[in-house]
Order: sequence, then C-alpha cells, then structure tokens
Amino acid sequence: MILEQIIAKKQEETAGLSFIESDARPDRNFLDALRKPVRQKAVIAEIKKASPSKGVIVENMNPAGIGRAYENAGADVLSILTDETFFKGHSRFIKEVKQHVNLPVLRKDFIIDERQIEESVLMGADAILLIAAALKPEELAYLHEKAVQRGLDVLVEVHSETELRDVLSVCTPHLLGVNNRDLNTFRTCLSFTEKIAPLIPKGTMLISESGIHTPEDVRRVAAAGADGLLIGEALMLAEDKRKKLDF
Ligand code: IGP
Repeated sequence: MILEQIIAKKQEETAGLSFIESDARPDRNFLDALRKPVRQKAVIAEIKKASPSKGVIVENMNPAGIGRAYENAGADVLSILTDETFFKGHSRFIKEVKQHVNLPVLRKDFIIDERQIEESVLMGADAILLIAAALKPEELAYLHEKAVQRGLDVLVEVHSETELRDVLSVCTPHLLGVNNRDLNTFRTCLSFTEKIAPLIPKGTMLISESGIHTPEDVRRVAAAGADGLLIGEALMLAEDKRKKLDF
C-alpha cells in the first residue's frame, strides 16, 4: 500500500529534523483568497512534477514558470508538492515560486510530525495539508492546532464518510478536501465528492481534489456542492492553462 510506504519514509525523514522555533510567519492569506475567488468556484492549481500513480508528468519542470502561468490563468492559490521521493518535489520550490508569483501557497506533503509545521513556515508556506488517512484523529487535532497557532491555514483531506466523522469529532476545519483519488488504489472517482458533500458542516469550505480534467467534471463537483477545486495533472499538462480554466 503506497500510503504506508510514504508514511514510513516520512517517519525516517522527520526523525532527523530538529525542534526549532522561529519568529517567521506566513505572509499571504490562503483562506481569504479562496473565499474571494476569481471565478464562481475557487481554484487551487497544483505544481506537481511526478506522482506515484502517473510517474513523471512534466520533464524539466520550471516551478516558477508554471506558477506564473497559473497566476496569469486566474488560479486563486497554488499547491506545491515538496515531497522529493514520491512526487519529485523540493522544499525550495515554495520560495522559488513566491519570488515570481503573488498567490498564497499550500505546502503539499505528508505531515505527520509537529517539526514539519515549523519547517513548512520556514519553507514559506501559507497553508498545509493534513491527510486524515495518514493520522489518528487525536494526532490530526494536535497538528491542526499547532499549525493554526503558527498562522498556517489547514486543508484537511478525507476520502470517506468514516474519515470525515473522525475529523469532525476532533476539530472543525475551515477547509475540508475530499480526495477523489484513493491513495491506496490510485483510482479516482468524482462520486466521492458527491457522497461526502452533504455531510460537510455549514461554514466549512469544501474542496474537491483530484481527477478533475474537463468542464464537465467541474460542473459535476460544483453541482455536488464543492466550493473549490484542486487541479494538478490536467493543468500541468495543459499547453494553454487559461483555456483549461475556462469553465
Ligand atoms: C491533484 P490531480 O488528479 O488533479 O493531479 O490531483 C491533487 O488532488 C493530488 O495531487 C493529491 C495529493 C494528495 C498529492 C490529493 N491529495 C495528497 C499528494 C498527497
């Protein structure tokens, strides 16, 4: 199971991190940008060179160039993969991109240890992802609180009703993502958004993540009640990113 492999690798990596405290603060408001989207639905555009399911998506990727293209195409915020082993990301990508782009940035990685929260702030992240499938509910609650204390916005990702129930029993996130991709089988199915959307509390923004490729897909998750979309592969591969976001 890929998620287990990724988490094992992260445990190894985080064991070497030191507990540091800095007075660095996130400098762009991720949540505000999503709440005042350019289009009817908020767009999180993802910079992703490779993934375990697709292998390499774009060779010789220039993160800043892609970030600029996403900004010009009218994305509201960015998501940047920083995991090196499985997604060919890099910790330096966030600062590199922010030098050329004005959008807030989510650090897309597998956060399992509080040391990674300070690390995220130091990388320049404005928001982080917490994946319910990778954490016990009490760990998720702890990391969520720590991140909020450090000024980071948090996107909490679920893939099932059970995960959603567990999350809501320990915290009320401003941003909930439904991952349409099962991280163990890699299969994507937009019906996950349809199933989970009715159970999202009022006041929480729902982001539909993964497997969104066509205007039809956008209409489908929007009709299900998604307030925003997280799009990676389809945008990475699009020659004309503005046209891809023309829905
Ligand atoms: C983007 P896609 O199918 O548009 O490339 O998916 C994003 O949702 C996906 O990269 C993702 C992800 C994650 C990656 C969702 N949750 C957790 C790494 C870790």
